[in-house]
Amino acid sequence: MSVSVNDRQAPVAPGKIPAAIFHAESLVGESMMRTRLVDSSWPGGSQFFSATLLASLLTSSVLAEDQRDDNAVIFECDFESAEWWQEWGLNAPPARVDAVSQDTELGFEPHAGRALRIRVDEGGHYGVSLQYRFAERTGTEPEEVWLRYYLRFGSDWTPARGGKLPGIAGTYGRAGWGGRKVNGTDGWSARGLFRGQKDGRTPVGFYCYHADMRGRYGDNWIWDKEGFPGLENNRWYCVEQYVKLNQPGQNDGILRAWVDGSPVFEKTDVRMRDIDTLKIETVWMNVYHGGTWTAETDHHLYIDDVMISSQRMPR
Ligand SMILES: [Ca+2]
Repeated sequence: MSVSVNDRQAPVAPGKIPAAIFHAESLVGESMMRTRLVDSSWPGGSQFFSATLLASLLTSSVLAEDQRDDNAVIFECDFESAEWWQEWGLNAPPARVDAVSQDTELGFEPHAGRALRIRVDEGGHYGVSLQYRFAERTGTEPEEVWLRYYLRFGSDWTPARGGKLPGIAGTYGRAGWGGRKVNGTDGWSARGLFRGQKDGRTPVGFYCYHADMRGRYGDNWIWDKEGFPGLENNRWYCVEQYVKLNQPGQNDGILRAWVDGSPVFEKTDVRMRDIDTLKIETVWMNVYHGGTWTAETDHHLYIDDVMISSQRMPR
């Protein structure tokens, strides 16, 4: 099957493991060693044994929250395969896109091996447009889903104006993108967006076509919870997005986003649909500069470790 299996069991990189785990693991290691050394002949042995038990319990409870549930993984792509594009149902690699493991000219450093490098040409809009269509791949369409991916803007990422980033959608080719306003029965979408870079940061958010939209174009809902300032160039971020569709006609749809594990956006009164046949059709890995405007210069960004899941997954 074309779904690649990422065998990097999280947590993997030291920087990503909560301090409590390191603390617990060091306690376990130290205590076990000392327990072995002193055995039962040393008066302090039983105390160390207690510490070992305590630390083991602590470790197992912390790790349990961080372990991934493989049953919840719907799709993942780490771009390590030479034919990574086949995992997205394509017969040939898309234009302007390469899987790279080094790219020092643009300040690249790997997140985990190869990453997808995406170029927006000077004077152009695209980008890339990859789709994971649930009905084709799984035979069914969900009503809630998590999308997680790692994102890095290259050193030449200097957009003066905004555009689109990966997200989740149900346009069904009818409505919900490109000024095709939705009415609750034809489509919806919650792609990501970026705005023009300011003070070295690129604001990001949801670009949402929903049944309560007023204008022709989708609403811009910037991720700015707790003062989140946007993304810097030349560093990796873990981006997580969650969509739960509303009950038809109700204002109870949910959009959430996290960056590096911190919540940066929540909206719980979204009306994406008025009929239950509108579902989550696709994860749309879209990068697009514009609007009608185009890129002022070549811009590059990198994406790695895309995961679509039915539960929120550990980073
Ligand atoms: Ca990779």
